Amino acid sequence: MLEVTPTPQQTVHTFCRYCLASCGVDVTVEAGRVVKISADKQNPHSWADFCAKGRTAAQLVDHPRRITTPMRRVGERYVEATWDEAIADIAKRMSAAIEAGGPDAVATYTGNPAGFSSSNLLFMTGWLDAIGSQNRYYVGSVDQNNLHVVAQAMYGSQLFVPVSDVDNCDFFLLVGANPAVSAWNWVESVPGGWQRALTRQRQGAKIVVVDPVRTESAAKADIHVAIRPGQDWALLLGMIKVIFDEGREHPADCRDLALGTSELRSLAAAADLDDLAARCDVPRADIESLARDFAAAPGAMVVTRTGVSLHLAGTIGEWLGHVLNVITGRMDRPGGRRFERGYVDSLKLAAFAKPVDHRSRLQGRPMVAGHHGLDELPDEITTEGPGQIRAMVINAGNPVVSGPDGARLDAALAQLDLLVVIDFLQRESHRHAHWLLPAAHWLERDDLLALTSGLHDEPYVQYGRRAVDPPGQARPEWQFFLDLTLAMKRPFLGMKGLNGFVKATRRVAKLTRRPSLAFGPHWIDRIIVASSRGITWRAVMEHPHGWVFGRREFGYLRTALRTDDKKIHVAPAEFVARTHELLAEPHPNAPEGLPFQLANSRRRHSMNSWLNDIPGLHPSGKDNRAVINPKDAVALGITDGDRVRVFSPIGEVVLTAEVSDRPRPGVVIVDHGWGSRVFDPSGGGEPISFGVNRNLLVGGSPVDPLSQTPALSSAYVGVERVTSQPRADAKTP
Ligand SMILES: Nc1nc2c(c(=O)[nH]1)N[C@H]1C(S)=C(S)[C@@H](COP(=O)(O)OP(=O)(O)OC[C@H]3O[C@@H](n4cnc5c(=O)[nH]c(N)nc54)[C@H](O)[C@@H]3O)O[C@H]1N2
Ligand SMILES: Nc1nc2c(c(=O)[nH]1)N[C@H]1C(S)=C(S)[C@@H](COP(=O)(O)OP(=O)(O)OC[C@H]3O[C@@H](n4cnc5c(=O)[nH]c(N)nc54)[C@H](O)[C@@H]3O)O[C@H]1N2
Ligand code: SF4
Ligand SMILES: [Mo]
Repeated sequence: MLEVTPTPQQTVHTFCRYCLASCGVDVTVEAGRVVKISADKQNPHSWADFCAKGRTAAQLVDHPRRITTPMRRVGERYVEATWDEAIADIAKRMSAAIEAGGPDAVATYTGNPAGFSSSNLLFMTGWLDAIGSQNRYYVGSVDQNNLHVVAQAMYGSQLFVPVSDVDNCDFFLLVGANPAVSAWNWVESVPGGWQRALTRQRQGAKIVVVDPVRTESAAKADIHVAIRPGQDWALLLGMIKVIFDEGREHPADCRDLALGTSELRSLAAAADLDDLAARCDVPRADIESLARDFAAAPGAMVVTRTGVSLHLAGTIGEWLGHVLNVITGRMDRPGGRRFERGYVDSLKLAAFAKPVDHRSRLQGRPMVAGHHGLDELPDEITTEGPGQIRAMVINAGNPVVSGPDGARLDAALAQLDLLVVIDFLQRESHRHAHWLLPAAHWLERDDLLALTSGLHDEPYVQYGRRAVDPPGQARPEWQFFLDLTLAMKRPFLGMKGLNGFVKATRRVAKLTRRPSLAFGPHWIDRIIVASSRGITWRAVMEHPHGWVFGRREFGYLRTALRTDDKKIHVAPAEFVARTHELLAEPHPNAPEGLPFQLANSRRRHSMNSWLNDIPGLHPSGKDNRAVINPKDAVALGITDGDRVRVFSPIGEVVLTAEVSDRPRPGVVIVDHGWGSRVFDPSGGGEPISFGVNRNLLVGGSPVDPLSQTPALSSAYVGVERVTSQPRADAKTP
C-alpha cells in the first residue's frame, strides 16, 4: 500500500484588508490553498476585532466564477487571452482614444477596496499621470468626500483626520454611525472600538446615537435620537448655539487653537433654535440637554460617519461635528480626538502633490480630493465633443450599484469604445466590459499600508504578507498599470527617464534570476520605511503579528496642522455661506406622492456590494427588504411579508416588506449593496443575484455643492403594496 504523507500545514500571520479595521489573522495554508482563517490573538493592535467577512475570505479566493486569466469580449462571449495580448490591445485602443480626443478621453473609476492596497493606488496614479488624464472618478463622492473637504478647510490638509481616544471618553456622540456593525472605521480606525466604547459605558460613560433608525448601536445607547434624515447639520448647529449662548465653550481653545470663533458665534446667533429643532425633528429641550451634557463631560467626542455624509448638507454636518469637538476643548485631549503621527508623515507627502485645477467638461465643476463627482460620469461618456470619455478602467469598484442612478451609468458604460475591468468577479458594473482582468486578493499579495498609518488609534505597523499565490494569471493591479504605461510609451508618474530605469531593473532581474530586483512596490515600501519615524525594515519583519511601536501620545496636533497660522479654521467662509443658504431654505417637506425617505443600513456580513453571494455569509437570508414602521404600514395596508413596490421619479424596485419600528415613521430602510449580478464569463452560466439595487431609486442630482455627494440616504420615495400574498421566504412576525 502507498503511504500518504500528510501535506505540512503552514500558518501565515497577516491582516485582513477588507476594511480599515485591519484585523490580524492567522491563515492556515495547505498545499498552496487556504484551509482556515482565524483571528490572530497575538496581534497587539487588532486582536479584539475580527468578523465573518475575514473568516470566509478564502471563499472569494476560491470562488467558482473567479476571473483567473485576462478575458476578451468577442460578441456576447468572453475568451481567454494572455496578459501580453491584453496589454497590447488596451494600450493600442487607449492611445488611439487619446490621439483622437486628448488625454481626458481615458477615465478611471476607483472603488473602495483599492484604498486597502497602496501599490494599486500608487501605480494607477503613476499611469494616470503618465497619460495626463484628469477624468478621474472614485468612490469618494458616494462615501467620504465631505470629510476631505472639511479637513482641507479646517486643518489645511484633506488627509488630516484626528483619531478617536475611545478608552478615555465619557460622552460619545455618534452621529450617522453604526459601529456595532460597521466596526469603528471610516477614515480612522479603532480596533474593537464599539466593544471598547461599551466598556467605557459600563464604567459610567454615556453613549448617544443619532440615527433615523434604531440600529444595533442605538439599541445599546443611553440615548437614541431618531433624527430626520439629512438634517444633522441643524441638530449640531443647535447644540453649538446652546453652547455659545450659555457660555459653555472652552475659552482657551476658542481663543488660541481656533480661528474664526467670532464668525461662528455670529452664525449661531443668526439661527433660531426652534427653527433648527423643527428641521431635524428633535425637540428643542433635547438639543439643549444634549449640548449641556456634551459640554460638561470631562472627555467627549463627536464621531460622524456616512450617515452624515450621504446627504445634500453632508459637508455642513461633518464640519459642525468637528466644530463641536474644537469649541468644547476635545481636540488633543484625553477622551476626545487626537492626532496620531503614524510612521509616515502622509500630510507632508500629500502636500508635495501639485494641486490640479481641472474642471469637468460639461458642468465645469472642480475636483474634490483629486476626483470628479460620480454623478457626472454618465453624461461625460455620452455627450459628444472634445474630451468626451471613450475608454475607461473600473478598478475595484461597482459604481452601478454603489452610486446614484445606476441605470443611467449602465447605459452610458455600454457606449464606451473600451471598458477595462480589474476585479475578481464580473459584477453589475462590469457587464459591458471589453476586457476583464484578474486581480489578486489580499491573501495573495503583500501590502504595506503606509499612507493610512496615521489613521490607527495608536502607532502601529504590520506588513501584510501574502498567504498563497494568486491563481492562474491573476496578479496585483500595480503590474498591470506599470506594464500599460510602458506599452503606451508614456513616462510613469509623468517623470521622464523613469521608464528606462524600470526596464533596466527588469533586465537585471532577468539576468540575475532575482525577480525582486525588478522595480515594484517593494522598492517604495523600503524607501518609505527607511525615511519613516520610529520603525526599521528589520524590526517590521521581526513583528509578523504586527507591531505597536509607541504609545498613544498627545501634543502633536498643533504642529501637525497644515494651515499657515497653525490654527484650526472653525468658520471657513464657504461653509458659513452654505449654512446661511440652508437656513433660508424651507423646512424639509416630502414632494407630492413620495412621502418616505429612503434610508440604508449595513450588515455585518455584507461589504458594500460584494460579499453577498458568498455561501457562508447571511445565514438569515440573502436579500434586502423594505423595512417600514408599523404606523406607516397600517396606513398603507402593508403587513410583514407583503411584496411592495418602492418607487421614485427615476426607478422602482419590488421587494418584500418587513414591518418593524426600527425606522422612524416616514423612513423606509432598504439596504444598499444588493442586486448586483455576478456573471459567469468563462462558464456562461446564468448570472447570480440576491436582493435589489436600491440606488436605482436615487437620482444623480442634485448633489451637495461642497462635496458633490448625492442624497443616497435621504432620497424621497413612495411605497405601495403589490400583493398581499406572502412569499415562501417571508419572515413570520
Ligand atoms: N445608498 C447607499 N449607497 C452607498 C453607501 C451607503 O451607505 N448607502 N455606501 C457607500 C460607500 S461608504 C462605499 S465605500 C461605496 C462602495 O462602492 P464601490 O467601491 O464602488 O463598490 P463595492 O461594492 O465596494 O465594490 C468593490 C468591487 O471591488 C472588487 N474588489 C474587492 N477587492 C478587490 C481588490 O483587492 N482588487 C480589485 N481589483 N478588486 C477588488 C469587488 O469584487 C467589487 O466588485 O458604496 C457607497 N454607496
Ligand atoms: N459589515 C460591514 N462593515 C463595514 C462596511 C460594510 O459594508 N459592511 N463598509 C465599510 C465602509 S466602506 C464604510 S464607509 C464604513 C461606514 O461606517 P458607518 O458610517 O458607521 O456605516 P453604517 O453602518 O452604514 O452607519 C451609518 C448610519 O447612518 C444612519 N443614517 C442614515 N442617514 C442618516 C442621517 O441623515 N442622519 C444620521 N444621524 N444618521 C443617518 C444609518 O441609518 C446608519 O445606521 O463601514 C465599513 N464597515
Ligand atoms: S472585514 Fe472584518 S475581519 Fe476584515 S478587517 Fe474588517 S472587521 Fe476585520
Ligand atoms: Mo465606504
